[in-house]
Amino acid sequence: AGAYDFAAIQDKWLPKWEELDLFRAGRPGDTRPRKYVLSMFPYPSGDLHMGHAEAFGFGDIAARYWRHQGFDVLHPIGWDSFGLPAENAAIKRGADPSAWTYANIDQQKRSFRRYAPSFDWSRELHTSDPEYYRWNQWLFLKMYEQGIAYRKAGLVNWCPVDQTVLANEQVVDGHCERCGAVVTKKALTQWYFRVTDYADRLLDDLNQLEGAWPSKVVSMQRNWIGRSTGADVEFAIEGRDAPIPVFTTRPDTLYGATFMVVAPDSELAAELVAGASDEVKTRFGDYLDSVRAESDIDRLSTDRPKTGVFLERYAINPINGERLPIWAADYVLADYGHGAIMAVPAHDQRDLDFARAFDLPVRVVVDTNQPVTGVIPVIPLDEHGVPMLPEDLPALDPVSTGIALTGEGRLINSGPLDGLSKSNAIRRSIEMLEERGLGRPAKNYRLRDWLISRQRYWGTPIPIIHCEHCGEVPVPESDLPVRLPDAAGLDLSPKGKSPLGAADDWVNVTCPSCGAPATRDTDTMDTFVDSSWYYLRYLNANDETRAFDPKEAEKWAPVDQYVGGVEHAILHLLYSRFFTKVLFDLGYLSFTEPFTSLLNQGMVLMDGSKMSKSKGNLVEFASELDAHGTDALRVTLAFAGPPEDDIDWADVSPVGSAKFLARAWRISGEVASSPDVEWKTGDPALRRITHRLLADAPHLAESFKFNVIVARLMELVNATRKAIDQGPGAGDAAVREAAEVTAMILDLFAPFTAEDMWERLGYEPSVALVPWRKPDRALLVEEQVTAIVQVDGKVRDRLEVSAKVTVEELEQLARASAAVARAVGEREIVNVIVRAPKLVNIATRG
Ligand code: ANZ
Ligand code: ZN
Repeated sequence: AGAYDFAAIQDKWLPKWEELDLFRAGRPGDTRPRKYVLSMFPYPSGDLHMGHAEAFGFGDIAARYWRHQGFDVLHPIGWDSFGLPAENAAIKRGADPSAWTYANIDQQKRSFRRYAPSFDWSRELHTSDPEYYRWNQWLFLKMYEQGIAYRKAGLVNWCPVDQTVLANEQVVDGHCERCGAVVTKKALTQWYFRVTDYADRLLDDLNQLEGAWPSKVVSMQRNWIGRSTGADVEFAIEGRDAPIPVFTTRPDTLYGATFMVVAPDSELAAELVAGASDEVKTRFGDYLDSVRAESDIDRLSTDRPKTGVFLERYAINPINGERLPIWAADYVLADYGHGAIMAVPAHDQRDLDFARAFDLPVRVVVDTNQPVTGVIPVIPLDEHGVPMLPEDLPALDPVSTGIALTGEGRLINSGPLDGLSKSNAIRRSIEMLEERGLGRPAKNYRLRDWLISRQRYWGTPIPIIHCEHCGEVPVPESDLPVRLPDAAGLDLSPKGKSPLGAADDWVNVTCPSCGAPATRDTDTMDTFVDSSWYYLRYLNANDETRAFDPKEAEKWAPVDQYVGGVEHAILHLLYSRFFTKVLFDLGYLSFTEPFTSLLNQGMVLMDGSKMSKSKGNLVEFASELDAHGTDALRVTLAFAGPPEDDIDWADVSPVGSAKFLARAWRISGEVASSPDVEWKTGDPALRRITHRLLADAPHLAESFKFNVIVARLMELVNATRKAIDQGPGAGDAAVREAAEVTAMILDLFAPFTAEDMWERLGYEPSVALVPWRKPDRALLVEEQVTAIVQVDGKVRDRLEVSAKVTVEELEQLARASAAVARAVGEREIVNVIVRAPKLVNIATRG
């Protein structure tokens, strides 16, 4: 029947599949239940790579699996095609970003065609198409109406190389996420989305995702939102009318506050220093210059020397009237809380470091040596590791030890709070402040509003017109899309202002509201806007009248299974969650979370490290496909280990996968019974293996244990081979049954081979649409064997036991046998020998 030739099989099936249009979802009249399976869409920079092969391979396993389970599966594909890389590549090559982008999309499409994921191509989208980005503009206008989109002036993260602003999320350890340059601050007026209004919901709804999303991603989102609770406390300032608030998580330590610190780059610092001496003004000015060059990460780091300037001003502690010197220091950030803190050096490490550096007073107000009921006291050990007695406990002396006392304890030196535990003192101090109108409970978030405007060309134009008379005027919906001007003739190189500003014909318009000459906003949107809602656009990708149809959303969304890299654990997932909540509030959606279940695939490595051209260890997707074929590549990726784990390409064997596929395929050509053979007549041993796989594969697939399913398929293929060569032979019904089940399950991993097997077994395409076979329960019961029980050498009982019975279980069963009990009688058992599962020998005396 010829040899297994993957290239011939691919060439044979690709056009047939296209003709059959197998994977179009939501056909009229389809009454199957629905599933939405989505892999994160690719960015079109060059050809697909091994990372894509993995992510789309796993997504396709899920899509194909649910189809076999009888679902109408929506599995769409599109391109995340706006963004800086296209623009930078275009600048380097002197080409149009659009031409570069769409050429790459074509290349990736050709590769996808060969890789054959079961996509519904009728819903293909590109975010850089005006048909797509007009809906970004529409969404922007909806958010503008709601006050969720707004413009404000402020210090923004600035990448001096890309010459554009960055969202906080795009600054990694103080460096630009894209080019690695050190990020600086720049004062600019920019567009923002008010994500902070959604902070509580974004945090609280994470509880719903627990267990369905990787726990690492859930906790990264939690930390990113970073809610902390405490109090705002008002401090009067000498020589200033209004008091200033500080945010503290430890209002219980108010009696321990010995100075105040303001952020040097805050308005408050500028105002306070205006009332200080010239000498202080100069010193402060120099300090501010140095602080401006630092990243937030550096500023918050605990292990760097403390710096600061005394402002010669004083605050009044509201709880005891003490006079506190005010300092400016970089470890306090301008845009967190109120940009000012009460410093409690005895109980906060950074305050202690600062106090020790500048010789400021330290007062202990929580005795951390005093145990608190309900809290397990941490008893310090001496240098021999022996717990210390109370009288030997170290003195509460942060000044000499340099270690702040941050633990549990009881309040001291704190007037009415004395004797209270930390948590009770927090509660009581807030009450006291509230009674006097000097404070209130408060929450703070690490999360900042999402800065969405970019000074670059290749993105969605912001649909706002600036008019001298009317201010910001939204572009009327009927004028959407605001198309990008032609790139030809524009200088795209980064220069700190948007290149769109130079497109005179495009910029200069008349005001939609008053008709006077006006100008378009020249910024474009962060491309994370595009990917925040694309999962909804797939539902009506070709509808020119709306972004998406809420009725279709009701049918398909949220996404049942999302697949993608952990590099999106914060940004993309947080923004999608935010958009979903906004659309819920606007009444377009009935759910509040976009992705019900999330799978983060690992990375494909080479010799333990990340692959890259510069390291010379790049495994090219295209050449792997040429060498081994789609199916072998996909099986290799699935078989390499749990999908969450990294795969080292040096440790896997696509050649081995190809051999396995050839073995499976050969069997389909040897089957010598007809499709209407009576299954029940087949060899029971082979049938048991087949039916156990049918029974186990669903829960294995649903818990992403794809590698285990492949291993079990290998076992089944081996058993089938043995049944043909050494068992009942190729005409046995069980051999056909095993081959059919192999083809059906192999479709998850190796669609070409599976389809060809299916045809060789006498069926019409496509195996992809074959309903999952029901396992025969009778074949699932464990194999039984007969165990013989002897008492003093005489057979006394025969027990039917599982072939997998343990030694302990078998001994218990033997002792429980009535026949054995009779034989033993009053005698004493002196020895029991168990040979599971076949024999128990009991020796007695007496
Ligand atoms: C007094 C105090 C005493 C504090 C103590 C802590 C321990 P999280 O948990 O991150 O929210 N803080 C407030 N605003 C700040 C700012 N703009 N820049 C730097 N630090 C700031 O931290 C809240 C705590 O960080 C606040 O509670 C405040 O110090 C400080 F034993 O107030 B605390
Ligand atoms: Zn106007």
